[in-house]
Amino acid sequence: MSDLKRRTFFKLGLVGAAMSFIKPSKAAELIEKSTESQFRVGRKMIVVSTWEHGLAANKAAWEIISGNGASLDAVEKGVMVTEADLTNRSVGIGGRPDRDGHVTLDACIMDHKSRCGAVGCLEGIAHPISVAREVMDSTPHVMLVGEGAREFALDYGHAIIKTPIKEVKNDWKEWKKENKEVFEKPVINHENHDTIGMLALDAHGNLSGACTTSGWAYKLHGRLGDSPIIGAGLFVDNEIGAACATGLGEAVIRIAGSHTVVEMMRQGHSPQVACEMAVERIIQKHEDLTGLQVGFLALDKYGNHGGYSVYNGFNYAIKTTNQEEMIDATFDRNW
Ligand code: SD4
Repeated sequence: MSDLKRRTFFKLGLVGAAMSFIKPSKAAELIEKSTESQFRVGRKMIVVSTWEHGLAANKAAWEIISGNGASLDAVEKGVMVTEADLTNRSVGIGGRPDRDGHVTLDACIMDHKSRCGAVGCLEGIAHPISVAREVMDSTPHVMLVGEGAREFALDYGHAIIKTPIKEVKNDWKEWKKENKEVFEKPVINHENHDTIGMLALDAHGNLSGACTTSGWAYKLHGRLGDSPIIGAGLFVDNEIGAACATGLGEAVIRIAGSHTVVEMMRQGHSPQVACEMAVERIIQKHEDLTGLQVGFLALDKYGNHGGYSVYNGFNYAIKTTNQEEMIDATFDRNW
């Protein structure tokens, strides 16, 4: 008997033991509920992704999922929509630069076989998520950064772009004038929050995830956040579930955020409760929570989802056969 089967068997045993104290009708209800959530094979196709831009990204992912395609292809194609959006200031081509004026892009991708790829501090390439996938598919490595990542992307023929785009460059020049000496900590809030993390479950019951960002606006050159780090910005375990993060990457890295969420699900918690537990850990580990927004999004093997953040304002997009909408995540506190 596999570990997982043994554990679920054990859980059923506990449910069964409790039944002797419960009225028959209630007992039947509980068994049904338990069977639903714990034992059904994942056949519910679903795509979830962070923030409002997730709606358009989910649509692209859904085209692949609904055509019986792989969740890995779906999450890549899905977040590419956001990377290509020139109006988005925290992902891809339209992203804001670091303090020195370089737009440095971070991304990672992970599939149902725990294969993964990542790029960090990548400059001048249109689709970092596809470079991350290329690292996964074509090299023995997991992560390439900086100039090496760029050379690799060029070798593999990835589309080049010139960044920052004009409007963003003008904003950066203004910012420079006002921040000559100091390194101001930008607030991750409603205006500066656009990393996309996407999780998908396909018709074959396979989970994959992708995460891509230009990171913290006006960061120090060379800074990496959580988004390209497997286990921090994204984690997938096909036996259990998947999770991704948005917000202040430094705080997410400190608790290996997405991995933590998946491990909470492994212990039997729902995606919602798992996200709450990871946020609670972030709160415990930081004395000063001023401006420290982090949101987690999780999806389990059965298609159940959940999201939770430190402050209000985090939302995520969901797409299933009969649902396409934004969901406001619950949160620990108000801004
Ligand atoms: C980072 N986590 O680079 C990213 C930024 C982000 O919503 O998610 N913003 O730290």
